Parts: sequence; structure tokens; C-alpha cells
Amino acid sequence: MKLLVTGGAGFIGSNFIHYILSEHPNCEITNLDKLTYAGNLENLRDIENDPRYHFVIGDIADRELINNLLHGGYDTIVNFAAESHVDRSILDATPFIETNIKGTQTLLEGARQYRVGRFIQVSTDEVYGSIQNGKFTEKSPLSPNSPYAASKAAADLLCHAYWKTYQLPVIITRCSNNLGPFQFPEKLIPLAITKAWENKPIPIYGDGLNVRDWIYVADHCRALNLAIQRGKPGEIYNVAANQEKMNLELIHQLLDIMGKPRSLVSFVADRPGHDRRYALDAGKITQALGWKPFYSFEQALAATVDWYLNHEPWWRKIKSGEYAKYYDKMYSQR
Ligand code: NAD
Ligand code: TDX
Repeated sequence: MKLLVTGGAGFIGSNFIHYILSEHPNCEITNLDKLTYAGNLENLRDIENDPRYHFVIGDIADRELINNLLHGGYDTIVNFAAESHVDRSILDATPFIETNIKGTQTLLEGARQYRVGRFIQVSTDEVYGSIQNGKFTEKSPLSPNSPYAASKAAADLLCHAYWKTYQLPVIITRCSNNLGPFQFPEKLIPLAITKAWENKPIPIYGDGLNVRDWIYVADHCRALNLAIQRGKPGEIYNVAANQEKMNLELIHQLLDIMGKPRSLVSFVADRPGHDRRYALDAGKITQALGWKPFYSFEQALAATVDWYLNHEPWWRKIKSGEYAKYYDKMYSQR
């Protein structure tokens, strides 16, 4: 298996590269990453000298670079590269359009020209929008509410168009909220762990009753591997572990694990357009590919807290740099 992984220096991509190297002794992986604020080669330090792994710095929207790379012959592309943070998309949607839409189209076009055998688009539950009761299936209409979600939905539609028009063998996966090692500490769980560790207030948007459906990142990586091996071209697969939590409930659980007081919770202004609830029906991937999650939410949260507490230099370095500046800017505007 010769894989082009894009965005492999980010949270899920780096977990995925570790997973594939451990599962497939004969694989070859090229990781193409622009190294934006979210890309971090520290996430891959332990495998940087593995002869099966190569890193290329670059932008998925750079047509010439993509064509040069694909000329080398890849059987599979797994596209993780994206601007991924909803709050940033509210401040400035432009990079989301550039990477998530234009970048995906550039990759699709390259894959078409160089006849790549399989294209996995790593999408999200956010493309369906918010749901009050019940769960979204793969047939639910797209109704994205943030610029981030809209850019991911647009990319999904382009993937669909490349399948229908050119029979490019595209598979779209739509996963719920991930937690686990290497997640950038702007996202709720690592933000809360690192704040709590420093006994600082944890910002909770609105009333804290918004619901997210959580999955351990390793379970997402297994689902992606199955989609590569056995997924059907042109299909969409929801990926979720059926572990819904209200944000406030989650933070209370996290503070209890860490032995920190619940008084650290600090209610702040709501996120504009904040989706109330995400919930996915993952029955299709379970039936068709035999996937099911291995980790309970409690196991995943405990393992994630443990990882952050054991990797303090990793997140301290991030928080003392550009991220800190961004964070101040974001909150001064609220
Ligand atoms: P992340 O922000 O941690 O990582 C994104 C990576 O993409 C970074 O390494 C960054 O440098 C790279 N990148 C950004 N723009 C690029 C470009 N133009 N060219 C090349 N590389 C570029 O994101 P993540 O949380 O790991 O998410 C990965 C993918 O999974 C995204 O497509 C996201 O939409 C999707 N997803 C995430 C979640 C989640 O809970 N985090 C859930 C479902 C789906
Ligand atoms: O400081 C915060 N306070 C807070 O209350 C942050 C950062 C978030 N929140 C809330 C907003 C959401 O209801 O917590 C919930 C989770 O927020 P995020 O971690 O920003 O994730 P979310 O907006 O749900 O999107 C995530 O899941 C789907 C990823 O960032 C996306 O990339 C993925 O597609």
C-alpha cells in the first residue's frame, strides 16, 4: 500500500500515520502538510526515521506540487488537510475556503489525472448541521451552519461530483468529535485539561448544554483503515461511538478525574451560530465494514487526560507561541 496522507502533522492525521505504520508492515506513506499553526512535526518525531515514512512540506492547493507528487504513483490518498477550528472560521473564513474547498478540488483533480485507486475524504458530522432529536444518517440533507462546516460540506459535494462525473473512486467518511493525544489545545478537551492543570478558568460557551458525540481517535483511525481496505467507492460512511455528552457534563467529568474543583467552569458568551446537538447513526459502517468502537468515553477521557499530563512540554510549547496570541485576540473580540 502506497499512501499519500495530507495533513498528517495535525491531530487525527498523526494518530492515523502511527496506526497505519503499526498495522501495515509493508506500507509506504508520504505525509504532505503545510505546517500551519496546527501542524506539528513533534507529533511524528518517533517515526521520522522510519524508512516507510516520508515528509513533504507543502499546500494541497498547490497544483504543480500535487502533480509532481502524484507522478510518483500512489494507490491511495487520505485527505485530512484542513482548517479545522470552528471559532477561527468565524473570525476569518478565507483560509477555510482556500484549503478545505480549493485544496480538496486540487487533490481530486490530481487523483483523477494520475488515476489514484482510492481517495478517502475525511469529513465531519458538522456538515449535517444541528439535530434536536434522533440521529443523522448518510442520507440526511447537508445543512452546515459555520463557515468551517460549510467549507467541509462543499468539499464533500466536490468529492461526490468527481465520483459521479469521472468515476474517481472517492469514499467520504463523516466522523463525530474526536478526543485523544496530539489534539491542538484550542479544542474543548485539551483546552480544558491544560487550563485545569494550571487552575485557570475553563471557558464554557453559552449555557454549556450543547451536545457533542465523542469518539476516541484510535477508533476513528480504525474506521478509516477499513474504509481504505473494504469501503465501496462513491459511498459515505458515518463514524461515531454513540457517546453523547453535554459540554458541561463532560467538563465536570474531566475536572473530577483531575481532582480539580468544578468552580473552574466559567460561562462566557456563546459561539455565534453554535450548533446545539450533533448525533450520528453509524449503523452503515458497522453493517457494511464490521466496524465498531473499542473505547468507552470514560476510557478515552482518562487516557487523554493522562496523555496531556505526561506531555506537558508538548502543549506548553504550543501555548507559549502563536496560539497564545490568537487566543487573546479571540477573546478580546467577544
Ligand atoms: P488539525 O487542525 O489538527 O490538523 C490539520 C492539519 O492539516 C495540520 O497539520 C495542518 O498543518 C494541515 N494543513 C492545513 N492546511 C493545509 C494545506 N493547505 N495543505 C496541507 N496541509 C494543510 O485537524 P484535525 O482535528 O486533525 O482534523 C483532521 C481532519 O479531520 C479535518 O479534515 C477535519 O475536518 C476532520 N475531522 C476532524 C474531527 C475532530 O474532531 N477533530 C472530527 C471529524 C472530522
Ligand atoms: O472554549 C471552548 N468552550 C466551549 O464551550 C471551546 C473551544 C468549545 N466549546 C464548546 C463548543 C462545542 O459545543 O465545546 C464544544 C466542542 O467545541 P470544539 O472543541 O471547538 O469542537 P466542535 O466545534 O464541536 O468541532 C470539532 O468536531 C468536529 C472539531 O473542531 C471539528 O474539526 C470537527 O469537524
